[in-house]
Amino acid sequence: MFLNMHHECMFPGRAKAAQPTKIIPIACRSQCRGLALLFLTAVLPVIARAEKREFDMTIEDTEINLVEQQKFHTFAFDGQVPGPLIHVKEGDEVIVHVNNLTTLPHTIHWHGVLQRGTWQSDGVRDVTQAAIQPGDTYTYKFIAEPSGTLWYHCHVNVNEHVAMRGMWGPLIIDPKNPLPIEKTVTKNYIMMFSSWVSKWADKPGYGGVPGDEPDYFTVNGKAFPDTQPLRVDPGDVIRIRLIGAGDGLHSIHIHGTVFQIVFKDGRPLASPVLADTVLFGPGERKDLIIKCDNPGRWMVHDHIDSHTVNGQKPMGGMMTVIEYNNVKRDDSFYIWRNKQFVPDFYYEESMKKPYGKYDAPGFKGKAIQ
Ligand SMILES: [Cu+2]
Repeated sequence: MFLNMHHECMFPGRAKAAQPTKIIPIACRSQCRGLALLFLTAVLPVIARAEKREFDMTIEDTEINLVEQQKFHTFAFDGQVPGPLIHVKEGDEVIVHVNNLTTLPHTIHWHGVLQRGTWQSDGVRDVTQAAIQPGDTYTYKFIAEPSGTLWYHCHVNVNEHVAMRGMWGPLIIDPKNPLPIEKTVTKNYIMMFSSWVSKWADKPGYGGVPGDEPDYFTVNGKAFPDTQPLRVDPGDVIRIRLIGAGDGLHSIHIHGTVFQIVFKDGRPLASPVLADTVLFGPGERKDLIIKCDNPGRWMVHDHIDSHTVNGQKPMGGMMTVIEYNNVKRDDSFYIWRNKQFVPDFYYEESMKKPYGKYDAPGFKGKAIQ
């Protein structure tokens, strides 16, 4: 039908001129053949490559302990903060069965997904669905579009569940047609930023109200020095996907480089911005690309300076270090000289694997019965 339609509709002017004799002009025939060929060689394979990706996910009551100082009750996807990485390709059909094992209602909103024809899977309590009650399972179905750095989070009492109970995880949708610069990337790092208010730490169901003062600040659910370095080699081209998962602003400064801000909210910017500091707010994503051509040990930190404390103590919170592998790490003053390196802290290893859903054991909390 699609191909037939082209004879009648794609070149209406020409088709009209030919109508009395029902002869299709040679120019039209060759253009139509060209279009048919394009459809068979370019469009069909893309359609054929879209896959069904089906996952199970739980929501669990857990507890995390930041820098061995402050415990927080979390409602955690698959028992971990952040939740598992979901990595798919643009156009894939995504199906997620969510089982709520906690004692409170929840949902999942797929932040950035267009949900064309599937608005009931948008995950907003009392607007697009009734909340998933304790013990119940709900199935979300949608097409993965648009591409880019997206994320998912609960959409029940977001002021508490998202802002301070860790109910979020990354959803990365690879484009069908990546930009040239994306093809040069050797490593992907995902960083989700969130702040925590000790006052409500052990009071699930409460908190996230005006006047709250956050006193712990995390990247992927850990506060410095419990974050992990980004270990790179000269020649690497790294993409850092920053996600504002909490309710704070962040102004991330990276030493020793001028990076390119290439994407905002998953969409490519018409003109990438060169910068050394990047501001993003709640819900927002910014993707940076760095060419690793300056060996050293380079600080990465929130320049909203009060976000670099643990409680009242400085040298904490939202900080990490880019460590070049060709630079020794044993200086006696170096705070991470004896660091036990845990790979995949930024899902950089999982991002190299085939499409799918990936848990990270380092993000697991302690189960609360
Ligand atoms: Cu929730």
